[in-house]
Amino acid sequence: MRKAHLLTLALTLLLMACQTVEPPKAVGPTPSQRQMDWHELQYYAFIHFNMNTFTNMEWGTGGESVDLFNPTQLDTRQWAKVAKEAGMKGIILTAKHHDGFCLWPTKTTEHSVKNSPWKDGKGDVVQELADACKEYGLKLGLYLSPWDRNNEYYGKPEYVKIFHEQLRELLTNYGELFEVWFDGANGGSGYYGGANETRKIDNKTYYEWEKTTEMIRELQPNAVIFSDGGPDIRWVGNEEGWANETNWSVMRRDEIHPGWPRYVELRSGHEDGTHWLPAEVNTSIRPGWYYHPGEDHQVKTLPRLVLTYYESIGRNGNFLLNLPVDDRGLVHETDVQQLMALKAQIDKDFAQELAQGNTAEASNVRGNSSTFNAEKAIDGNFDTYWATDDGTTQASITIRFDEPTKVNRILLQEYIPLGQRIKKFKVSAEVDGTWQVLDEQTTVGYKRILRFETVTASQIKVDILDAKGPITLSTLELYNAPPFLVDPKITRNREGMVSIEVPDDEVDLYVTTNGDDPTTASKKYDGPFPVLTPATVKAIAVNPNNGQQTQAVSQYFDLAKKDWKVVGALENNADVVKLMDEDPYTFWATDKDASDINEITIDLGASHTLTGFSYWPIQERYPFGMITKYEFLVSPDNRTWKSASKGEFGNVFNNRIEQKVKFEPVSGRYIKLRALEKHNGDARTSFAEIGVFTTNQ
Ligand code: FUL
Repeated sequence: MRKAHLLTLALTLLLMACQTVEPPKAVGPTPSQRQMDWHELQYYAFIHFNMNTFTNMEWGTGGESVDLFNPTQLDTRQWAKVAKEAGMKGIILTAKHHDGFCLWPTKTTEHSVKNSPWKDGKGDVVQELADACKEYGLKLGLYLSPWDRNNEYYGKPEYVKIFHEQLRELLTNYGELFEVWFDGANGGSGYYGGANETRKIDNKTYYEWEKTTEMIRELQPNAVIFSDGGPDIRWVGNEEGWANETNWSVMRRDEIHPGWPRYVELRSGHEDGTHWLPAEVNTSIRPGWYYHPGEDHQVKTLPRLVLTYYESIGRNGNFLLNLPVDDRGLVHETDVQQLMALKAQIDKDFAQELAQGNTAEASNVRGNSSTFNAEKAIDGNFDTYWATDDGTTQASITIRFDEPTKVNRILLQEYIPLGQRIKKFKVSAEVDGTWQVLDEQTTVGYKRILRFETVTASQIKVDILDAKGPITLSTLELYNAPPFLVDPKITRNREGMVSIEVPDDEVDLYVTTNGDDPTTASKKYDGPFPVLTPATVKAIAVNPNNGQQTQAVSQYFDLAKKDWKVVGALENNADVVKLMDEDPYTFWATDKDASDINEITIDLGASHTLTGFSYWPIQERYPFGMITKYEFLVSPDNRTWKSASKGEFGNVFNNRIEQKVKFEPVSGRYIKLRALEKHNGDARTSFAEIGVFTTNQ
C-alpha cells in the first residue's frame, strides 16, 4: 500500500515535470515588432542642419534666401563615422525644419537645395546621408516639419497635399527608414510666400494624420512614427534629456495629439495606458538644436552627458542626442570629443557584468519549471525570463556571489513582448551578514538602471513589491563602475568660500593654494574654505582604489566680493547683487525703460591697486544687452574718476566667455563699468559678472 502510494506520487511528479508550463498571458498593450526593434536601438543621433545653420537661428521665418545655404566642407561620412564611433545605432536628420527649406531636391517647392549655390544646386543632403549611413551600418531616420513657414499655401488644403508629397518623396527615394519624426510646433507667424502673417491650423485635423500614417505603413512598414503622441513613439515631454523615474511605455494614446497641452504626462506615461507608446528622450549636446558659434563653449560636460544617459536609457527611454552640424557641414570638434568621452565612460561603467555565473534563486517560479527559473534573468539572453505563477505579483530574486563582491549598478529588463508589469520594487544587499536596502523604485520596462553607493555584497536581492500581473524579468545585471574621474570644478561664492566639486562622492580631492601642483600628499579637500585675497587654487581628483588621477585644474581668484556694494542709483536694487555673486549664470540687466542706465558703480569696501577688470557677458539662451564697447573707470572717493581702460570686447556675441582686460596699475576704492555700445544697439544693458585684478595674473 505504502509502496503504491509512493509510486503514484513519483508518477505524478514525473508527469508534472513533463508538462510544459505555459508562459504568462500578455498584460495590457504590448509592443509591435517595429517598436520592439526600436527599443533595441537605445542610442542614436539627431542632426539639426539646415537653413538655420547659415542664419544663426533656431526657427527661421521661411523668408530666407536659398543663396544662404552653402556649406563649404559638407561631409555626411564624417557625421556617420562620429555617430558610429560614439556607439550610436542611427541618425535622424532634419530634412525640412519649420522654415521650409528642403535638404533634398524636392519637386514640391523651389525652396530647396536645388536652387542653392551648394554643389551648383545638384546636391542632395538626404541622399548623401543615406549613403553614409549604409557605409557605416547605421539606420536612417528623417524629420519632416509639418509646419512650413515658407510655403504660400500653408494653412490651406493645397499645402497638406504638398506635405504628403514631400513625405512620399522621402519615403520612396532613400532606402529603408527606421523612424519618421514629426515635431509638435505647429502654425504661427511666418513668411508664407511673402504674405508675412500669422496662420493658425487645427493640428488634430489639418495634416490628415490618418492618411500620413497609412502612407508610412505602406511605404516603410518597419519605420516607427514619432510625434508628441506617436502613434509608435512618444516625446518625453521635455527637451532637457530626462524621463521620470516612473516611466510607463503605455499611454491612453487617444487623448494625445501634436501640441498636447498636458505634455508633462508624457514624462511618466499612463499606468492604465491603452496603447504601447514608449518614450524617446531627445536633447541637444549644446543649448541650441542648431549650430551657433556663440555656443562653442557651452557643449555639455561629461558629467552632464553621463547623467543624461542614466536618466534616459536608465529610465526606460531611448536616447536621441542632437549634434548641431556646423556651417562647414561638420560635427564640431568639441562635440566629437565629448561624444567619445561619453562612450568611454559608459564602456567603463558597464565593462564587466557580475551576476552571470552565480547562483540565482527566486521565491516563486512559474509552475516550478526550469523554463522560467531565476537563472533565466542572469543568462545574458533577453528572450528567456524568470516568471512567476499567475496571481503572484510579489516575489523576490536573489543572486548569491561565491565571494563578497563590490557592486554599485543594477540593470533590469522586463520581458516586454508580454507587456510592462512591475509597479514597485526594492533592491537590497547582504553586507557582512546584514541586509540593507539600496533603493526602492517604481517601474522597470525595457530597461532600468539604478546607481548606488558601492557595497561589498555577498547577496543582492530584488523584491518585486507590486506588479500588474505575474512577473517576467528578462535581465538582472550587476556592475561595479569605477569611480567617475573627471576634472574637479573649483568655484568661489560671494562670501569668498571656495568649493571643489566632482560628481562622484567616492573620488578623493587634493588641493593647494600656493601655486604648487597638488599630489596625494597635499591637503585633502574636506569642504569649502575661504580665499579672500588673490590666490591660485589647484585641485586633482584621485581614484582611491588605484591612485589614478586627473590633471591639476587651476583657478585664479582675485579679491573676494564679500564687501562689495553697488552704489548710486541702483544702491537699493535687490537683484543687482547678481552681477557680483561669482556666478556668471545669473545676471542683472536694466529694463527697457531704464535705457539711460548704462553703467555700474561698485564700492570695493577698501582701496586697492587695480591692474585690470573682467566682464562676463550674459549666458542666457537668447542674450541681450551685451556690452561690446566699454570704458572702465576708477575713483578714490566716488567723485573724481580716472579712465583706466576703454576698448572693445571683440566677438563677444559669438563667443560669450569671460572678457579680461589688463591696464596700467591705478589705485582706488570705487570702480565703474560703462557701456559705450551694446550688441545690436540694444536699449538694455546686461551684466552677468564683474571682477577686478589686483595682481599680474
Ligand atoms: C521642436 C522644434 O520646434 C525645435 O526646433 C527642434 O527641432 C526640436 C527637436 O523639436 O519641436
